[in-house]
Amino acid sequence: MSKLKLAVQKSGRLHKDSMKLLKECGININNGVNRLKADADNFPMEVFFLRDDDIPQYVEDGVADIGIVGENVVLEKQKQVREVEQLGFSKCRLSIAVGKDKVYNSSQDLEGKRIATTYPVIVKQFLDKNKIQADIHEISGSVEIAPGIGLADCICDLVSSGSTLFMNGLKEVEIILRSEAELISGSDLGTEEQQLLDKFIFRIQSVKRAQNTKYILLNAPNDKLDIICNLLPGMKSPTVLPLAENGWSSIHSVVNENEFWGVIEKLKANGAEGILVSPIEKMVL
Ligand code: PRT
Ligand code: ZN
Repeated sequence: MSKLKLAVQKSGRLHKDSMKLLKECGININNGVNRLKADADNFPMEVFFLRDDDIPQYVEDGVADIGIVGENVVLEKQKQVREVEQLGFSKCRLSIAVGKDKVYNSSQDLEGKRIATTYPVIVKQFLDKNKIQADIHEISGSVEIAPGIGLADCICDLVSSGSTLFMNGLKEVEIILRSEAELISGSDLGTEEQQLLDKFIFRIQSVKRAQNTKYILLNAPNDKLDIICNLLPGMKSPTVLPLAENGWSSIHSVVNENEFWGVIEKLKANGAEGILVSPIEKMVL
């Protein structure tokens, strides 16, 4: 029987959340320390542990069927891979930064400047799109020190909290890409591998949906049931059960994390009491 070969980062910012996602998808990986590959014991999957920069190439070559990698790396490497599913972790932005005292009004201020970056392909696309002529200095790391040592006028690098820029006397002036971890696949998987990938995506989507949703239980007077049920449409419709006390019911439903507080306020205003909210582990539709 075929196995789905998944490439994940060996160590670094993507590793922990990639392994957590597998766990939440019910896939057990027994990863011995320093191993390069490991098998799942309850899903036909084999996991390769690699440098993140190499993952798009391995997936293009078919050495791995799928991979988990930052969108920034996928766009920079320009390999023949499909972007299958956004995973919602390792969020960051690829930004232009200049010295904190420099004036910057628009991307046109980059004209004729020297930009140090580890993302020459994405920066070139950005410059071309905005019809800007500038020198790209590709360097392999510690980009943030380039302006300070006179190597470049500005940089283009990944930013999350912004503290690295701040500590190096730089300010973020232009976001050229917003990135997060994503699942990629080869463009031509075999039938069995594609079926396994579809199962894996189904599990990922159930996990992601659950992360955005809460389970809610509350008590409501029967004369307010209609209004309250309308506020809580649930997956199909809410569950309504009679309470031992006459004239009251218990309502069970789900509520979207983003609308959560607004809905709670309306429920209370309509007489709901004893509202309990708990996380959902998986949500299968
Ligand atoms: O060894 P390997 O090649 O596998 O790993 P790596 O060192 O190349 O990558 P790693 O682990 O640093 O990052 C992997 C991926 O995490 C990146 O490709 C991004 O998709 C994502 N990611 C998210 C980040 C950041 N946030 C991030 N802040 N990658 C790097 N950074 C760096 C950034 O380059 C800068 O040096 O963190 C610094 C800025 O952070 P703040 O918080 O100070 O703004
Ligand atoms: Zn890397």
